[in-house]
Amino acid sequence: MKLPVSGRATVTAVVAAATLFATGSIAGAAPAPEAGALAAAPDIPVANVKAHLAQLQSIATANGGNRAHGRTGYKASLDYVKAKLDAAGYTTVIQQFTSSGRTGYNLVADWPGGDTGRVVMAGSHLDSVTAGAGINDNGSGSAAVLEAALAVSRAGYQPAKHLRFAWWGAEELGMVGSRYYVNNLSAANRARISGYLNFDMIGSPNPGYFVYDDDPAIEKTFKDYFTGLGVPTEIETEGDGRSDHAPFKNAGVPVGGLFSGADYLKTAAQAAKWGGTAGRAFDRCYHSSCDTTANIDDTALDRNADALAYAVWTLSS
Ligand code: DTR
Ligand code: CA
Ligand code: ZN
Ligand code: ZN
Repeated sequence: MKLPVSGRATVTAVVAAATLFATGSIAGAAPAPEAGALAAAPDIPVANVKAHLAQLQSIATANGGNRAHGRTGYKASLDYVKAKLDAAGYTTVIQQFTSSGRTGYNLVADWPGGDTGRVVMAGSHLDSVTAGAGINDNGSGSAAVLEAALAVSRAGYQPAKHLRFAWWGAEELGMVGSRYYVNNLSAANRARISGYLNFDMIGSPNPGYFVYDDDPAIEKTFKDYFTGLGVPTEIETEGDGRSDHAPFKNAGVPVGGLFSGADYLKTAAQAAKWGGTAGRAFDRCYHSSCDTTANIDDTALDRNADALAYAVWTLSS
């Protein structure tokens, strides 16, 4: 649900020093495939994604119960994600901005290598509403993007294109963080982004399988994956303009993404093809205090995390 942005979002970008690249190869790792080879995407262990969700839950619980913009839980969660990425060899940058009188942060992580003239991005908003821990909205997307990034490192993947992952602040205030990022790209750097993939609510407890229909090639990539699973999908229409893909789309960047549903009710026809409960919201804890680690469907989280990895591998080859 989007709140009008209250107050002017002024931005002061304080770019943390990029960490040095981790040096050396991963002990015992398989030799990296030839750069640009169409390597097969790995399975993303859903247990790893859920472990990140458990951490995000613990952090929220220890910080007033949420991960909201401007609250301690948000920055503590961002630091958790950043530490994992730094240890895995990413170059990470924190972008600082101000919105509604509070400091917000984006985390942008680049995987060294690949053609920086063709950048494939995957992102998710890390902030929650103040009502709760936001484990589905949007710990689910944030944890899946993190685990896919860590899988790239574990695989020593060297795609033809350059990979970049991002965790946005203040999405709940109106996509403030992602809009700040896009607005502060030079025209040249904006043109270098060949696609942005958005993951916002991908583990809903009464799940649907929705694919964004913005860019046809990205949409086909996701649909091909689910066809391979034998899982029917529907076009995502509820979220147009309501998440972090919107600033990228408005800037002319091809976008796509996945969604498992929010407060709309699952129909009988949808329950017949996807299971779950007709007449019940896809996520009845949307923006509520019950959006905890108990508010996740593991199968949906697993399938969407694997689809995320498949799209990252496919679109960056
Ligand atoms: N995740 C919600 C915004 C939202 C509502 N429906 C959709 C559909 C697709 C993407 C995002 C959304 C939030 O952040 O409040
Ligand atoms: Ca999996
Ligand atoms: Zn929300
Ligand atoms: Zn969201």
